Amino acid sequence: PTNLAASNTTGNQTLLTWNASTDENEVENYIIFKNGVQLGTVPATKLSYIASGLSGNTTYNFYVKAEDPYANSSEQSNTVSVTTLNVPNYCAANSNSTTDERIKRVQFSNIDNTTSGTAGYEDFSYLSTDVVKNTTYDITITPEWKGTQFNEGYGVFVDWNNDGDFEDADEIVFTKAPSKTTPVVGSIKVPETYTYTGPVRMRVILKFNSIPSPCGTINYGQIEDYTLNVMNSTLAVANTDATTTSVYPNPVRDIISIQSKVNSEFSYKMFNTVGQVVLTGNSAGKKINVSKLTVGNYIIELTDKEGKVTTTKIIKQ
Ligand SMILES: [Ca+2]
Ligand SMILES: [Ca+2]
Ligand SMILES: [Ca+2]
Repeated sequence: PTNLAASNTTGNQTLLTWNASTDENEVENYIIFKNGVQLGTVPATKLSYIASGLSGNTTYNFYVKAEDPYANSSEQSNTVSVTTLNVPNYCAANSNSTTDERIKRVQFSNIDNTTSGTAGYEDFSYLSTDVVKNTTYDITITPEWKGTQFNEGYGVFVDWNNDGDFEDADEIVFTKAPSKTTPVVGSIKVPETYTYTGPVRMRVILKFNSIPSPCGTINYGQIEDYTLNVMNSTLAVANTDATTTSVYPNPVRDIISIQSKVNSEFSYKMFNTVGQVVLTGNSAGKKINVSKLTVGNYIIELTDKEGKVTTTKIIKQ
């Protein structure tokens, strides 16, 4: 196997993908190794594996081997090093039964997740979407009934300040009293009151006959967790007065220039969309070379000599 890569990394899992390998006896299985120890096996038709149960803020090395029907194994693939995110531990939420009703589909910004799982709690925190402060997004939740349509209540919770709970102001982002409505549509405004930017947890709950709380076990219904990447409003970028710092061009191919009336150097950090730091340093001459980054969305955080921080979403071409 070649081109082993990791993506969608969260606090406890990562998605491994690789290119197929060839074998004179054909490949039967791929074997996945974590830190040199066999972790799992998938059939040859599958070129991906979710390594779950990882610890947060920890670095792991993964490689994959192919195995033919005679248990001859190939050379190992390239090794990928993955550092899990430092995600808070959230209160447990579960359901005793999903037999009669569960969440079939959640649509929010770029998340569109249709599921048929019967677990009371489904962890989709590896699915994420960018959201911008002071912007309103629709959320659409489609219930699934296995027989009779029951009255379902809904709650959506977001840990905007990333402190591990859903108890701060504006963190109950949507509720709906029990009904047979399908799909259920609401709108969620990303508050500007919190300074935090980066990945946050969103929890969606469908509960039979009442409005749910974010924690604990319900009798009937389902819980699904997701990740939102909160970004500052890009409106600040257009404003180039003496107090602001901005970057251009955006989208950028090679060199980011910093525009600022504050004549000082900046330290910078660039994050990918799951909040991992991909580039850090000090800007020499207010220029940052980003030519080595892969194409995609990033967040750049600039800190000037006075400690003032400016955060901007950047598109790398
Ligand atoms: Ca579901
Ligand atoms: Ca919170
Ligand atoms: Ca709190």
